[in-house]
Amino acid sequence: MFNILNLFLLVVWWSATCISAHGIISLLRESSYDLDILDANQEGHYDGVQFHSKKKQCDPVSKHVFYWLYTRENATGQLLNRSEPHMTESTTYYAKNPIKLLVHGWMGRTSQKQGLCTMSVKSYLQVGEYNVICVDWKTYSSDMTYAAAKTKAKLIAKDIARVLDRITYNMTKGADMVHLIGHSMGAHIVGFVGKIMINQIPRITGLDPAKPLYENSGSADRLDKTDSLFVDVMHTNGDKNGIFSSMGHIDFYPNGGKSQPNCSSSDRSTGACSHSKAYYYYALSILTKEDFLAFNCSSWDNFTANNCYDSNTTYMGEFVDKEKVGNYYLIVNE
Ligand SMILES: *[C@@H]1O[C@H](CO)[C@@H](O)[C@H](O)[C@H]1NC(C)=O
Ligand SMILES: *[C@@H]1O[C@H](CO)[C@@H](O)[C@H](O)[C@H]1NC(C)=O
Ligand SMILES: *[C@@H]1O[C@H](CO)[C@@H](O)[C@H](O)[C@H]1NC(C)=O
Ligand SMILES: *[C@@H]1O[C@H](CO)[C@@H](O)[C@H](O)[C@H]1NC(C)=O
Ligand SMILES: *[C@@H]1O[C@H](CO)[C@@H](O)[C@H](O)[C@H]1NC(C)=O
Ligand SMILES: *[C@@H]1O[C@H](CO)[C@@H](O)[C@H](O)[C@H]1NC(C)=O
Ligand SMILES: CC(=O)N[C@H]1CO[C@H](CO)[C@@H](O)[C@@H]1O
Repeated sequence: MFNILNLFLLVVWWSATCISAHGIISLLRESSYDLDILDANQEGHYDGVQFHSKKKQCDPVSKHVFYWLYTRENATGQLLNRSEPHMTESTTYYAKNPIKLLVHGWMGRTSQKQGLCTMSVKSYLQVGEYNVICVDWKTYSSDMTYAAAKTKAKLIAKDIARVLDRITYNMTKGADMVHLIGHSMGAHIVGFVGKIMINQIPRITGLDPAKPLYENSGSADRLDKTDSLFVDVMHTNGDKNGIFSSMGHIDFYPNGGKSQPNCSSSDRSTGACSHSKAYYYYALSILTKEDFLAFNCSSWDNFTANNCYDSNTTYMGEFVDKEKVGNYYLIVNE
């Protein structure tokens, strides 16, 4: 009798949370954030935002998050199979090669031609042997408002942490070569993965970490340098779609970190192009690090006044010197 009552209460609670979550999200949908940020989407398909079904809200996150592996042996991509103990048994995954795990942002997709996944996969496989894994969370990132997707970020991170443990035998195989890279909201997601994992992740890269609804978060609720042994951050649309203040061991401010050249005039209002330049620069840095030499400086003004040309330097992007800390500035003309 008691058990049946408990079960009954559980069912009531469960449907209530789904309904209330649905209600809250409907409210949030009216908030301005879904129009303020256009993550990883240069074209600007605001109207592409459809509303999620209630069912998806109640499903476990693992049903809607997918892991695509890219290697030189199979560059078209293989979906990791959750039914296999380590999810890689039937793939071309090779434990001796580094893992590069990429997480897109709100409105992002792994299939986007000029997106984080496609561009990075191309660059990595051009220069070496890697296990590039793109996390596909488009069910949430394209069917929900920004605010609703944000409520899923920590759950997605939990799923990624579990999957990473399975792939690396609890971080015993190839753990020293795990590198997480996230763009926009994805940057906070990889930060959460770092916080969740018992074993410290060697490196996390945040590409223009999202600002809306994260700007007042403490270090527990956003990407932070304590999330990994080494955290490098790139700021390309600071104070708009991205956070401007530094939050890594090293922070890069290409062209001052707020807006990027070679973006159309509409970028002044949306910032979408400047925001996406973060992963564009990153993918290029894998191919030509020399184009991204950056200088330790106190400010963009001091940098442009030629006050920092004899200070410490390192490359922004893939080939950063992990001994360097502080804020670095550079000019990029892409
Ligand atoms: C890569 O793997 C996928 C899924 O297993 C398969 O469909 C595809 O044919 C493979 N491509 C290559 C080039 O091996
Ligand atoms: C996933 O792995 C299981 C267990 O090995 C297998 O039965 C199933 O067919 C696989 N699924 C796909 C899509 O390959
Ligand atoms: C990883 O850890 C989990 C729980 O801590 C354990 O159940 C599992 O067997 C471990 N797997 C490996 C491959 O060590
Ligand atoms: C520029 O550099 C000078 C000397 O290092 C420093 O005193 C000053 O505060 C800097 N200005 C800004 C705006 O950071
Ligand atoms: C470079 O950084 C190191 C510390 O990392 C510091 O000791 C040194 O003074 C710096 N050199 C210049 C030229 O700024
Ligand atoms: C501007 O961007 C386009 C692609 O969007 C690229 O082909 C072109 O080289 C860029 N121009 C400059 C000057 O960087
Ligand atoms: C001006 C500036 O940002 N200086 C930084 C340069 O790097 C050192 C560490 O090597 C930082 O402590 C400084 O803040």
